[in-house]
Amino acid sequence: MSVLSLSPEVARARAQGLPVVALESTIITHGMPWPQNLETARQVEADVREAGAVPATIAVLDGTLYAGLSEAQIDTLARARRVAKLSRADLAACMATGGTGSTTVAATMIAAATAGIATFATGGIGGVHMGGENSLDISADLYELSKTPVTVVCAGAKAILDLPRTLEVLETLGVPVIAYGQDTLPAFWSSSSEMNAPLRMDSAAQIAQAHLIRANLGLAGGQLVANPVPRADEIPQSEMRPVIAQAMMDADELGIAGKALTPFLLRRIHDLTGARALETNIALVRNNARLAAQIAAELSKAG
Ligand code: PSU
Ligand code: MN
Repeated sequence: MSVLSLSPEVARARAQGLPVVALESTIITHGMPWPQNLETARQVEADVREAGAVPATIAVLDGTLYAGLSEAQIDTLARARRVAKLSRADLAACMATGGTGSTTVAATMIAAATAGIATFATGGIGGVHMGGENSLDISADLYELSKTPVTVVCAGAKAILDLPRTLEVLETLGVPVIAYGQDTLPAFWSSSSEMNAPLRMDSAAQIAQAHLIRANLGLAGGQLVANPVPRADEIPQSEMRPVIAQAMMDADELGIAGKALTPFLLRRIHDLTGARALETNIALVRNNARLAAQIAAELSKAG
């Protein structure tokens, strides 16, 4: 039984050892509003291609897990309502019941590893939510990074999260957190935070080397690359702080928790900033796609 369906383009690239970048789909269904979700999904694929790699957007459609979607499939997903948000726990159940679901960072990593794709670009990973010490709302993305050998390029954990505790969990799990080209950890909408990143690298080649060395050492799990949003597109932390606080108060008042929390906060923050945060979100995903393509190219050269 084949558990994963590769698009013809992705299958060809894999067979020839060409660079491939996995892309997630929760950002399409739960992370951005229509029509920016569709525009961004298309644009990010174009960015990956322009940087010399093949994009593989991952999702479950009518029970089939795909790596590489056609334009029509991306369009369907972007327009769909009430799509399941799939993580490690619910991926197989969605496939077994013929459902349709978008993949989070965790589920996308699982699919990418199954397809032999080592590099993946997203916006921001999940992490420890504010108040997580009581709610225990800690994203399965963190555990996935400790298990599945994929290098994930993000713009930091989303700044709606408890960043110091998120870093602590990643350290406990033995996940390398690598800031790209700077010492401080980027904070999604902001290119920098007060926190220093545990590791720093300045080239895609170094990141690819570290990925290969980890594999040779038999170390389970992937790497997290935190790529700062370009300065021209960032919103400084001082401006984001009150907006995030307001969105969190709203979530609290409405009793929103669990899987619905991250999508709610992102939507609220996009609204509160008059879509400025959305523009920044789009810019950082595109920036991550370009770096991921460079890393994939280095891995392909080394392989
Ligand atoms: N990056 C974005 N927007 C998003 C996400 C990432 O720019 O919506 C998604 C990813 O799929 C990530 C998920 O896995 O948010 C985290 O959800 P949670 O906090 O419920 O684990
Ligand atoms: Mn959660």
